[in-house]
Amino acid sequence: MTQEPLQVGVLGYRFMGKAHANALARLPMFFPDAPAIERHTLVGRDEGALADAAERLGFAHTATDWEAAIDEVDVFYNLGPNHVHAEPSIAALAAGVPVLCEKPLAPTLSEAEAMRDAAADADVPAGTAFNYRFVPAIQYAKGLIEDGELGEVRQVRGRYLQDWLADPEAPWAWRLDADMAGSGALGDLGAHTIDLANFLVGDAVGGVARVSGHLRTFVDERPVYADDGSDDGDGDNSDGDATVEEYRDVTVDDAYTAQVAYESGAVGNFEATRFATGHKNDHTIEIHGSAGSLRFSLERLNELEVLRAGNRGYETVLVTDESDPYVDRWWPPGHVLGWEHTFVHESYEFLSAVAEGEAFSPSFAEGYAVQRVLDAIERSDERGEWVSVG
Ligand code: SOE
Repeated sequence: MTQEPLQVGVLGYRFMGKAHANALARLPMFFPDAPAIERHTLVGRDEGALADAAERLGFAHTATDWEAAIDEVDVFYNLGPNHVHAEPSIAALAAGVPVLCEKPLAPTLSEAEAMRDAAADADVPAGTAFNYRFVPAIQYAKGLIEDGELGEVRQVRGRYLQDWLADPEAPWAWRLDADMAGSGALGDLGAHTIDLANFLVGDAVGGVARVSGHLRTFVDERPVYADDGSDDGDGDNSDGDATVEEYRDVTVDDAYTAQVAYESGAVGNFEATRFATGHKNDHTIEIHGSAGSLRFSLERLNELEVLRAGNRGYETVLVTDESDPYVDRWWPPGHVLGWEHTFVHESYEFLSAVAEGEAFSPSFAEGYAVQRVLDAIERSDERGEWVSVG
């Protein structure tokens, strides 16, 4: 018996809305075993921008009221700004609607805890959209670690470097406001790296036990540009308007650094910044074990550098063989994948879990585990000392 298509509702139609809508559109062609879906409702505030986006992204309906939308769909993607993650996601789960929510789970630990608890009470999947787990080279790396290729894991080093705020006149955006975002580079970028470390070595090193964190804001106010009507609706008026309407405070970190101590005794160093001139989306993770090491860079996301026991140097593995995770769905060896493919893999796994009534990882509980580390790093910065995550 053919399944009725899953009706998907999506809140948010800008950068993440585009990435996830593209992923949903690609599923039938490249993952024909994925559940059939229809892009049912696109949710947003600005009716004009929303109508244009719905047409461009292939949604049949629009809604400015997320509560009404939740009643009409089988699955809910919450891609809104961080301060809009908790309420709609909790309401959807209470209505028995599975949720995929963008990271970080929430601006605050208490909201993330409420989301985790709502997911625990619901009998449908609730996922945190840590898309970098779905890079084939990252999943290949996880296999190497689980096979013992690195030996005992001792050190993790993760960094996420961007430069979109290096210009002090770069416009204010919701990501720069503590009430809307929670934190800055820490939650926006650090969340990815802390989760990636949990994904790769969490089983080997346990959770993060203690942290020493430092947050820094370099530019403490930014221009809001007058909207000449050409704004693409992302609220930061970043489309070249020269007229400054006002200057708004930056109330989050522009950069963070942290040292972490894992339960096993392994140690980690993490950092992220939006001021690393010359680095656009440079997310790297390195792991050192007693028998070997590995290095991954998002700027070379089809490759993994591996140092195996007994070798003098790293070998560069091109992770594009048909036996590598997801690759056989796309192209022959060496034809490489991109950033957007991680969202297709993520939606394939999430929607398959929904259709099969299975759990999905990363779950809200895993999103909450990251949020506890983010919160501890902020507390450590406030106190100027090491703090326990617990
Ligand atoms: C920040 O600019 C950002 O869009 C993050 O929010 C995403 O999670 C990351 O994947 C790319 O950069």
